Amino acid sequence: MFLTGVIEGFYGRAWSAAQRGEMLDWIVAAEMNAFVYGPKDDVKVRARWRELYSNAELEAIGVLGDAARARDIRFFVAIAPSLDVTYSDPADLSALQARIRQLVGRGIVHFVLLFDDIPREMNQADHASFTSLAAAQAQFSNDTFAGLRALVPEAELIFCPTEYCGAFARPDVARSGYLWDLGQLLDPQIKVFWTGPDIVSEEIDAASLRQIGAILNRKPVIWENFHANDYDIRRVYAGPLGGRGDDILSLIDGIITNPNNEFEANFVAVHSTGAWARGGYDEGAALEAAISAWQPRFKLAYTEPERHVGREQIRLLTEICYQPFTCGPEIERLLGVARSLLGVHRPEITPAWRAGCAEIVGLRDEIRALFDVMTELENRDLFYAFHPYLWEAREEVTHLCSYLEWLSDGPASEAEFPDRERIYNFYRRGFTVAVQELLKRDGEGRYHHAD
Ligand code: GDL
Repeated sequence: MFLTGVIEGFYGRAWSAAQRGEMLDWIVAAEMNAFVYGPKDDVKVRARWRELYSNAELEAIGVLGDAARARDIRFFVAIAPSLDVTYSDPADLSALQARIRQLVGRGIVHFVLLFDDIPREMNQADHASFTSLAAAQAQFSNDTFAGLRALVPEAELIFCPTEYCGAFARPDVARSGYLWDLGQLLDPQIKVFWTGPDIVSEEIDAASLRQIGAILNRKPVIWENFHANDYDIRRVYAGPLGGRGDDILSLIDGIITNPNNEFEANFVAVHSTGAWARGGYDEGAALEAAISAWQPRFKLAYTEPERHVGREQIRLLTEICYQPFTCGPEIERLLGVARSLLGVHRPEITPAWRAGCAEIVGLRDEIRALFDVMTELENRDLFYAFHPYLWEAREEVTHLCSYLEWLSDGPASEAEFPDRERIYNFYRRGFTVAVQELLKRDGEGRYHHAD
């Protein structure tokens, strides 16, 4: 079965039970069919994988599984035994099987084994027992799968490899002993996750999928990190899925998206990923359809009759918080205008320059209005999902406009911009900024050693 859906598979604060329930409805609305429970925040998914769930924990997962089944959604539970497992130790295999038996006893039949983000080195005992990490993981997973299928013949298992993207393959995808070994040794009925050329892939093309499909001996299931934001505290992604053509649909065995930590920010991510998986995808049309379906969540508090944030404002929100590799098209255009206004050392203040300036001031006013109207949302989770990012957007664009206005007055050469609203060297400082400043990046974000 071609799997399409959502994995709660990120680092950081996990979603609540109520949010997971709501996510199941979003999955249905997006015509998808799977949900994977695998928050790195559930200590028993990773660090304490050997322990059984308590009755209360088991019940919470079981209730979610029931809710998924009631909606015809395949419900997977992830287990990551990978941080400290000894693959050759029968006690570790038994611990994993006991966990699986416990979950099967509560009606959960589909599982994911996660081997992502772990050391590539095996311990000494495993070195003595296996020729490679892939051989160790494959045998451990095959044994787990055989035990699971003995309990539940229709059970599915998905395997997340340690080399789960091109950038992690050693020395590269074509020559990765790890990936070739997996392809040969892992039970062909076990599905395998793949995130594309990178952890967060700007594009995933057909040639790369043909290659990995041939090596793994099966079509991969895309673990889609396009909308994940756990790696960058300054961004959230509310734009449509992009960078994946229709031509890859026949080369994969599904797509499961691992989106933003902020639950409410994920509506467009889920809706558009579902649209992509159905084929005939058009990014702009997918965004418009998602905005229509999303707008009812933007109800303003204390309004009778009900009022909502307007479509144009929601579109602006998505344009500001668009995709990992680009802002929305209109915001990109306006950034281009701003760049050209600032591009010349001493701009000649022509009518065209002033017109460009007016466009940026217009954007500032729209962002301020959006910021203000969002404070009135009845759904506070939706408000907080975007609040820090919109705050920052408003501050920066306001600052830019002050600068442009100052420039339009023709300041003397070398004059200093009188930024009275900020304490110098106070704003956005701190340890991480200090470390970032140690490594000077070029325009493409690459580092070079400067003499
Ligand atoms: C990862 C992690 C995932 C995380 C994502 C984005 C995989 C297979 N694993 O490395 O948990 O959310 O990157 O930071 O993607």
